Amino acid sequence: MDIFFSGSIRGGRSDVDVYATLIDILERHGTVLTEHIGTEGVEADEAAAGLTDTDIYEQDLAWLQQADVVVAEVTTPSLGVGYEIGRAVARETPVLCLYRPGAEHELSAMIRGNDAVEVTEYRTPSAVEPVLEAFVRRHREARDRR
Ligand code: 6IA
Repeated sequence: MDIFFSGSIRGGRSDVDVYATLIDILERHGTVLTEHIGTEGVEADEAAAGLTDTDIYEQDLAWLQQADVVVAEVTTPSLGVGYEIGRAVARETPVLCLYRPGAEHELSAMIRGNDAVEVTEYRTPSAVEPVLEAFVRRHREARDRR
């Protein structure tokens, strides 16, 4: 299963360690196309590689089209994450959003009020592992039946 993990970059990097742990967990259940989201120096690395915003947008959309499922960490609000969720919903790619309650920002109604995305509230990455595993397994089985 190809998994697109979505997490804030310019929206703020305070959850980068959470993203890294979630990506490690997801790697046990499929291939994460966007491992860089959990890398501390992603912006500096990509600037050093000479990647433009257009390069990043096009690469991310290509991965989004390749993905069997999307897992988005939505505790830190991010325009890019919201955009990716919207594009995935439009393609009917299954989306699981992970949100830690008690955060500075309440979750957007555009996510919480959206029947086309699943929202799971959690406290720690290890506590949410069974949900991640079940989500990937369920959609792998659905894909294999098609
Ligand atoms: O609006 P945000 O930057 O928070 O959006 C984050 C989301 O957009 C992530 O889920 C990524 O898939 C995508 N994204 C945004 N920026 C990047 C990026 N580097 N590299 C990869 N994916 C990105 C931007 C910085 C660099 C050119 C210096």
